[in-house]
Amino acid sequence: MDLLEKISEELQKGNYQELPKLVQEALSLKIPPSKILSHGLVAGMDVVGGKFRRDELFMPEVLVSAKAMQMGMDVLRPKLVESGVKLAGKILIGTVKDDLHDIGKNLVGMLLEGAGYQVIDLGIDVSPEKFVEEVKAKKPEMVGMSALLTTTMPKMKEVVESLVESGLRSRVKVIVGGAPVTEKFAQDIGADGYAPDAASAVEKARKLIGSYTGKQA
Ligand code: B12
Repeated sequence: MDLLEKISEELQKGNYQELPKLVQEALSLKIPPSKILSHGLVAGMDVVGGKFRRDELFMPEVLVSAKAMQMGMDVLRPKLVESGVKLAGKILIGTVKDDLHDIGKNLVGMLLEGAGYQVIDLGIDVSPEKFVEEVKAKKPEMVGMSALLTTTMPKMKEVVESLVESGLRSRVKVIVGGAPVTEKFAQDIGADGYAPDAASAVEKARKLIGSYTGKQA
């Protein structure tokens, strides 16, 4: 098995002790960082995401793989930056105002990062003003909002409206999710997409803003 396949396999097993070492080994063999990302880490996380969606893997296993991914990324990130690789796109995520649930949002963030996106996590209880401010400042390609309470879902609409009012709506795609959120709700509030789980969120992001290509910036 070649080294990149091994990286993918070990990531799927959640072997976070070995992953940084394997990534380091690949770098010392002069394998391009972009290839380590796409053929090793992203490839492995894609398998994990698919299995999670089909209920072949459960959340604790996904979280361990995501931890392995992040530890591998810690080694790879500086080299990716140095080599001027353009990541798949920048995505802002956050849980809407008055909502403190973040387990699902974090999982979505991890899988998006695993798919090669730069994820900026605004945390929980994020006001519409904060979303707008950060879209202005960070210029992401997409915003992802999470809500777990029926009482906080309407905040998503407020964020979309605030983006429209500030003239930023056409510059970003908006996706929404969280247990009570539905496709219909997403359409009703004027979002671009909805995904029922973290793996589908990656698919949706790929449809809306494209995927990692390994191209230079
Ligand atoms: C854990 C939990 C808590 C924890 C949260 C800890 C944390 N750090 O997140 C604590 C104890 C703090 C909590 C508090 C409360 N909770 Co609570 N909580 C839950 C619980 C049990 C699990 C939620 C969870 O983490 N699920 C696991 C994750 C992986 O799933 P997920 O969040 O749905 O995320 C997935 C998808 O939805 C999607 N997704 C999520 N976000 C996004 C974003 C995007 C962009 C996309 C594309 C996809 C996406 O992908 C994720 C991964 O696959 C649920 C019950 C349930 N089964 O859902 C109740 C639940 C959500 N809570 C509930 C309630 C009522 C409360 C409280 C009001 C309780 C109280 N009286 O104090 C408070 C509110 C606090 C607040 N202001 O937010 C209710 C909500 C009812 C409703 N429909 O409004 C639920 C449904 C329980 C119930 N049956 O009554 N809660």
